[in-house]
Amino acid sequence: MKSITEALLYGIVDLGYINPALLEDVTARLLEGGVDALQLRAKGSDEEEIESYARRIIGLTESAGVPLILNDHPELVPSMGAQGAHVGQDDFSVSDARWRAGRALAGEVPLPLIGKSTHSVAQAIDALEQGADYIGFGPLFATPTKPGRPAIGLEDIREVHRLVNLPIFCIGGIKRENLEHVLDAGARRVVVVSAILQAADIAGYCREVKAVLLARAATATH
Ligand code: TZP
Ligand code: MG
Repeated sequence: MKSITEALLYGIVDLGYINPALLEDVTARLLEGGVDALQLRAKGSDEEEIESYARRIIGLTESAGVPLILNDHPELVPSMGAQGAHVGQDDFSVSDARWRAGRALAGEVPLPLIGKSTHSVAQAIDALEQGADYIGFGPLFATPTKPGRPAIGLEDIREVHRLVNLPIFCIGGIKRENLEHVLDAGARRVVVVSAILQAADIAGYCREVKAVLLARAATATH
């Protein structure tokens, strides 16, 4: 299983963008394109629906060795065999989410993974102190994927990387066209949702984004 600490491209299979009938196909294309972590996000779906979505893709993520992370539903992590859960600022605390996600996986350190959405440097520091395994940081740009959430811009990206020693995934309005700009501002890892899911060639789009991230990571460490 890939480690979140090595992940550069975090994909989200978001049922707000895809036809549910194509769930397996889209998941397979994201994995083929090289996403390093995959979140299942189905806002407005009930637990039963989310369970059925997760059941349909867990075999694919397992075979690819890519962690499957459930949005909002840490309690479903053990029964689904998922690797973690992602929670927002208004959801469970990290420790509560970890407790809910971790019951059946006790001892399987470091799983389950708990990720937290953050919208400021202060929230990112708080997530670090709460023991999150990684954070999302954004939205950098306003995005229809997260309506009503104001853009935070690029100014704090360097500062959050200086102060928060966790995998930080910049998120919100990131696409191939602005990726270099986001990386120039200090980002190293990204979540890309709508640009990938709306691409004509999902795997190809992922591969392009991943290649840019890999090239930057290589120059950053040498
Ligand atoms: N959290 C902050 S922005 C966002 C989430 C889930 C949506 C990112 O989606 P997109 O389509 O890549 O802007
Ligand atoms: Mg949430």
